[in-house]
Amino acid sequence: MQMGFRWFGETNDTVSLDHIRQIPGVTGIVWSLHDMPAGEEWPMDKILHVRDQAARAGLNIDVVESVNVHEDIKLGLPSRSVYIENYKKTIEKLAQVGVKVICYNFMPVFDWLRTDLRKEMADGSTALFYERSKIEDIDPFELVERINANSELTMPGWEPERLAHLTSLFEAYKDVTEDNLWDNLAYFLNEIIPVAARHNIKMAIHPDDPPWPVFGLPRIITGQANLRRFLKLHDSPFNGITLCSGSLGANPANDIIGMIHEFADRIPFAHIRNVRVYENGDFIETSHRTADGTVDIAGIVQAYHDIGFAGYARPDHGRHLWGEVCRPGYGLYDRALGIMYLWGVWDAAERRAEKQVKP
Ligand code: DNO
Repeated sequence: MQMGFRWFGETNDTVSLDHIRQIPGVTGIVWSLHDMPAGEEWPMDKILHVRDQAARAGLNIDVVESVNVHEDIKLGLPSRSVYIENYKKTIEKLAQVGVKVICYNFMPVFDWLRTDLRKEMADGSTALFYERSKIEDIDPFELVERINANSELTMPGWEPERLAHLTSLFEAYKDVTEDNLWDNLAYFLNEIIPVAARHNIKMAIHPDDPPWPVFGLPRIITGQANLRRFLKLHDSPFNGITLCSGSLGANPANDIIGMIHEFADRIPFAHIRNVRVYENGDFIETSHRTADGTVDIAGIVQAYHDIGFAGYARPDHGRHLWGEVCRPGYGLYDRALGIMYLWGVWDAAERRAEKQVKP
């Protein structure tokens, strides 16, 4: 298991490369060019700038998260061809600087979605929270109107400057079904996976978060059966998964350990984090420790050890602790604690395995 740490860039992150290099066992950053709009070809000078910064800190840039997919690709519009060509050129450039894995997602309109970015917990820390009733069964157009009418009311992804754009996106997706989305995904994979394969880059789709449809928008990367279907859409070792225990874990029916075993050779990248799911389906992000949430993180790390996982992993969202001012979910402290928990479980598994071979 190779441990990475997500880094949003020098002007975009409260955590520095000097902090990251001091976390035990972290060998690389998980990075992106966050100022690049989806669909555009990444400029080489910006890529090289990140490479040089990381190299100075002794960290690799093997994993990119994400190269975002333009909505026209997800919608299957004729204009997708331009954006797909740009995507291919970006893959080629990333290969030139030694990138090995590209994480991306295929969620319409929204990436991960929460209703509260700093929900206070009993111990005074804050964490990302999802309250079902705030999102589900709500007509998105009505929500746009309500937010327009009430400046106090806003949610991540629903900032006033995005609202007009959101309305037209909802309009564009009105008749897009899950089957359409599968077809558009298959088309995209058939275009880009051969390019990725030629350049020895593994593409790793991120599951939908939360793993169910929101605001009537289809979501398809939601669980084991759909991941199986996804891998068969384009059956290549370069078409893989970012197995995110937190996204999938928001649905307690998802058997993540089962997925690690079933998809073992198609997981180039693991996101490892815990959530606590409540009876009404709301969920909150917790520490990485198994006892603190609903997801068996210790069992998951053991499963990665059992399959001889040699891919990349990173701790995922953490809580905000000790008064830290940081991006929601992306503080230094809780993710560093998370890494130490993951290594603790991993090292214990290693020790047990050694004992079994040496009587
Ligand atoms: C959340 C992340 C996601 C992920 C994208 C990949 O913190 O795991 O935003 O980066 O879905 O495209």
